[in-house]
Amino acid sequence: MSETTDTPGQPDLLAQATEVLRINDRDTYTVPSENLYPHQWLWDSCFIAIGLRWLNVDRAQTELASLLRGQWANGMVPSMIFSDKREYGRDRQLWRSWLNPYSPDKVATSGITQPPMLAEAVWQVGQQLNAAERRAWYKHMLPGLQAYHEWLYAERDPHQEGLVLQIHPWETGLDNTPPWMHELHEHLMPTWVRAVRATHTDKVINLFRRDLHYVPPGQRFSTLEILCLYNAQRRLRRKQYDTNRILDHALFAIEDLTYNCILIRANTRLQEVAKAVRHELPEPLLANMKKSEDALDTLWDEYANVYWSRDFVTHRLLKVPSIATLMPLYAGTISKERAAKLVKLLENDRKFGPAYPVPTVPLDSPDFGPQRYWQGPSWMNVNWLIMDGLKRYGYDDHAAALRETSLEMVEKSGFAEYFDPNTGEPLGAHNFSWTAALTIDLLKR
Ligand code: 2M8
Repeated sequence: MSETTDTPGQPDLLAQATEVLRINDRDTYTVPSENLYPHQWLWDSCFIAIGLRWLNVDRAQTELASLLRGQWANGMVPSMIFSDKREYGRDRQLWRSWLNPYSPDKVATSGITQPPMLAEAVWQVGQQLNAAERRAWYKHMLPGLQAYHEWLYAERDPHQEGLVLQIHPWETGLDNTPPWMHELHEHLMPTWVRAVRATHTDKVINLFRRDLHYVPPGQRFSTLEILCLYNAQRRLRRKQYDTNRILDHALFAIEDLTYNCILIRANTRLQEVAKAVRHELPEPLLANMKKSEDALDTLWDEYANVYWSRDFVTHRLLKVPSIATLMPLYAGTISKERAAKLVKLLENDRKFGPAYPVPTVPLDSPDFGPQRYWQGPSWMNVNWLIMDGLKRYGYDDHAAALRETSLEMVEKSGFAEYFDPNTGEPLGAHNFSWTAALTIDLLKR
């Protein structure tokens, strides 16, 4: 990694964050953390590249270009690309991506995707390049990016509503976020998992969980939830990750609010990238992008004054509070009036305003657990998205305050995967890559 200059006042933090990225560097990509997450993940690499661009822009480009080695011939960019080390044969076998004819020949991947942060990351890396390099970079990434967005609309918006659906909680990146877990607990728990619950055998299964070797149980999914998720993953595998077959009898099919907000923003970035190299995006894709912006309105709840995710089949809004509430700020296409309503929630001490914001579930929700993974803790990537949204709507002071508390959290507790929003205590994995990378981005901007 190339040398970097210190930012006044924060030299140690910058050096420490750089060291985390060095430890997790696997030459052409960066693992999220050494033991718990030994593969390449889609949105992790995007956040990592956004930080890496300040240290070594070539390496940031490689980070993103490596995501495309896993791209499927139908355009899907998978959520995970597996390490080809022998010891991870079990992980590759679990997914068996090779069952789908579109999966790449020489690379084992998952069979689902993750939030489409790629266009944002490509654009951000481009900002560190001179005009000629930037054009070459955008030209290099554009075909893959365009194919990915086209795939999202072709396969994940079958009714052409302008909103794309997700088929597994892992696709949202917010694995155990309450709206999805409510669906799971209310409708989707298979009989054999109910039997495990009744006989309390989940305690035995705990002994075999890799994550619990590194993280205390109270900071992760419950074993029953994990079993349900693996059950859902096996059903996708049985249908060879073919969206049509999956939607025939889908366990999960949700138009997730966070996912769609990230897509809307990514569409804007993709258009900027295309414009910079004078490439005309196809009309149908442009029409879909426009439709998405309008479709976001259909998720607005006049009574509660917030947006929700929606069940794809029943069209029922999933009225369960979570961090998704604030994501339309990042989408950037909502009205100023609605943005102001969301900012009020961020200012509210009983909702999104603890000492170390932003909690991934509002404090007054019965689902809030300050240490439970995506059910309360503060995460650096979510903070980054919210800061960006705040700035776009002119809330510069709010964004500055969030930057400050986010950096304080890291100074106090190191580069944890997530943080207790009340105490700032470190939770989950240590030396977590996107926490380090986005710290660098906050320090360098
Ligand atoms: C978590 O997700 C993976 C499955 O993809 C897991 O639970 O093992 C999430 O926090 C996700 O957002 C993240 O990309 C991934 C790797 O950091 O870990």
